[in-house]
Amino acid sequence: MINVRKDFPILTRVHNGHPLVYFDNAATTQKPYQVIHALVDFLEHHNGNPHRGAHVLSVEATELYDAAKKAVARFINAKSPDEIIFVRNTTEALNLVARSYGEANLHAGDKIVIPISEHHSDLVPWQRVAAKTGARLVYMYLDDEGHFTEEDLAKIDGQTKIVAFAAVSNVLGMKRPIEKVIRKAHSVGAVVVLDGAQSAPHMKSDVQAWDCDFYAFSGHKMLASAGTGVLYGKMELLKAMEPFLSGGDMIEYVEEQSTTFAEVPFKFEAGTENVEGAVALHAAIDYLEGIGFDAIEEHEYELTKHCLEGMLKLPYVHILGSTDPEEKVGVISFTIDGVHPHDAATILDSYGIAVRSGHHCAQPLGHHLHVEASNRASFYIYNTLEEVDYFLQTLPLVRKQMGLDA
Ligand code: 7TS
Repeated sequence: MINVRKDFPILTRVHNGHPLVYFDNAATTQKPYQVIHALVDFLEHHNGNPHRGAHVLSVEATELYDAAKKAVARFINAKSPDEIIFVRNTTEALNLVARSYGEANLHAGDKIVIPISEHHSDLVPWQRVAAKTGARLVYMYLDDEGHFTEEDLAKIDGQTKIVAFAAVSNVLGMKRPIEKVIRKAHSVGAVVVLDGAQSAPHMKSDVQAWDCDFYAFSGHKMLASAGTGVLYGKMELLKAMEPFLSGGDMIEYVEEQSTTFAEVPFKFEAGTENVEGAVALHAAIDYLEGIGFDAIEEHEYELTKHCLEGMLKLPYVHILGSTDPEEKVGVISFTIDGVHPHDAATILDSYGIAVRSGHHCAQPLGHHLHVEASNRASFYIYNTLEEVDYFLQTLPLVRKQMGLDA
């Protein structure tokens, strides 16, 4: 198992008399010293506004920003760092594609196909594209365990112009058959938008092997600071797209009544960039690559397998989606009979355990499953089997505290 807890200062916190057990990693991850120090070092020694000046700090900020792009390109195996656009988060990346690609290319009668399990950030922007263009938003409804079915995939047909899906669902934790869906989409001429918010932290991303057209993810879910996300796009698509935001740093020439735009990727990065965020993301990538995704996947598999086995022994606990650890990253959503998820999360918090409760920003999935709210435990590289054991021992106490049999 990976042993990196000493790198994460926040994990020494004690909460309600218990060592903090942080199981809300699908929401955001904690940060190692290596990332914190890179961030502080930039602010202490190199802070400048990139791409703007000839002075030393502007030059250094530019170099660090560009180095971060190279690291991201390597991390997801993009052909070129010019295909990497830094945005605030996955949400902004998906909105950029929806507005700049979707609104420009879709027409009445076209279809956008997405799974019912999508996060609102990969759903609401497509609803808005559909409303503006007259396109139809069509859902894949999945089988009882949360898998894509052949019937679902058949919805990707000749009218389909966009297929968008999360490589890993943030509620079900299930890994999607990425290449199969992309092949199907491309066979009918559709463009694929892959939401990588829950895949980039947990598995090797390879945009060239997958052949996705766009890939979006957030730095804060993979050890970096909030405020830096990534949009990858194939160069020929990005070149043909209009800018999303406009203003400083994205122009070539500005006349009184007209403007010509800078090349990709600068065309999509209006305003002063979040350089410290890019520096933090670079440090996070170096850190994750130092551990390696084979070890990360193995570690999360052990935690998930152990946790699922323990939970399945509790008759009052119900898991959403597949219970096969091979099919999941370390994300387990569940309900406890007779206990509202907010009560469960509050009681677990009183034992020092942080889990998520609510609809997890996937309300259409909740309606579809008739599970409007649930709890979610999600693991990362610093979680341990001992923490999972403590969580499993605490679940019966949640029931007892509500006056129910455990
Ligand atoms: N897509 C997926 C699959 C996500 O899990 C999330 C965030 C987003 C998009 C949006 O990412 P953001 O960085 O732009 O906010 N998911 C969650 C979650 O599951 N709990 O809190 C945030």
